[in-house]
Formats: sequence, structure tokens, C-alpha cells
Amino acid sequence: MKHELVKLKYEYNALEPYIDAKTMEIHYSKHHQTYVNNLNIALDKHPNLFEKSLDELLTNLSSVPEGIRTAVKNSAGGVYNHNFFWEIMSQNANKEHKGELKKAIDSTFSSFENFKKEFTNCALSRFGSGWTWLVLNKEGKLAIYSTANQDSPITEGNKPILTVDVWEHAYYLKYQNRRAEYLENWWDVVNWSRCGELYLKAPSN
Ligand code: MN3
Repeated sequence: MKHELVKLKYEYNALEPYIDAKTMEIHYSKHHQTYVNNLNIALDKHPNLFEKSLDELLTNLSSVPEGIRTAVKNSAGGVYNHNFFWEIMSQNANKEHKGELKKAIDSTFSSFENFKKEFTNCALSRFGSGWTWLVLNKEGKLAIYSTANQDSPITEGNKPILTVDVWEHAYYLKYQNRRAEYLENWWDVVNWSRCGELYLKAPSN
């Protein structure tokens, strides 16, 4: 079965004024859609791979034929990463996150404020295009790190809890070169209750 663009659970303008409707529309309907299209084009050469989920492709890239491996890494990664990004944002963002994830963040990064600072610094220092992630790593510990291009943390066995897209297409229309301002505003749309659920569901937790 061909891969399809996931349905957004909110309107393009839902994350205004932090993320503007035009950016959401282009990001989702053009950029994200292109990753879906390119994944299908790559898999057309090996149609048996249509049976595999995004997770299966990305966690076992070495089993993907060499001729399409880079295309699958980039396009399946692009699809997976954006699916995840939409999911951890909400117009009803609850800044008062509580529960187990909050406790784990506090104990791993000393405080929530310090976690935000470290995560933001990581996102600011990503040179060129990529993502910054909060993951539960293979040792079952929370960790902040960045991936280049559309590389996905699940390829390295990390379980994503939170991410921010720092490709210029994610913010350029509204913020131009001001990545720091984009990041500062982006915290206001983080769906912490969803991140908390992902943390509890993570297999190594
Ligand atoms: Mn993007």
C-alpha cells in the first residue's frame, strides 16, 4: 500500500501567532507531501517494501536495497519526523505539564528551565538543516540531541519524546533568519500531555 500524508489534527491557523497559517500550509501540504511522494517513488522500484511501516524501514535501513537506501532514509525520515512534529504541537498547549515526564526532566537536567535552555541551545547550534530531539535513549535515559537533514532518531534506537524542526522552511516566512525567536515562541505550542504519554509508552521506560 502506498504511503499517504497523515491528516493534520488541527487547522493551519491553530498554532497562530507562534506558527503562522501560511507556514503550516506550505510545510504540511508541500514539504511534507513531497517526502511522502518521494518515498513512494523510491519504493516503486522495490514494491515488496510497501508492506513495511515507516518504523520498520527506518529501524532497519541496512535491509533496504542499496540503490534506494539513501532515498528511503531521506524520504521515510522526512515523513516520520513531520508526522511526529505535528503530533507534539497543539493549540491547547498546556505549559503546566505534570507527571512522570516532568519528574524525569527535572532529575535529568536539574530543572525544567535548564532543560529548555539546553534543548534551545542544541537547536540553535544545528548547522544547516535538521532537527533537535528529546529522546529516551537505549539506556533508558532522557537525552537531548540533534539530527542532520531528515535523519530520524529511531534509526539509532532512540525513542522520540519531543522534537523541533529547524529547517528554514519551518520558520522562514514569519521569522526569516531569526531562529532564536522561532524557538522561543515554539515552546508555547508544545503539547506536553502528548509528550508525557509518549514517555510513559516508551518501551525502555
Ligand atoms: Mn520540515
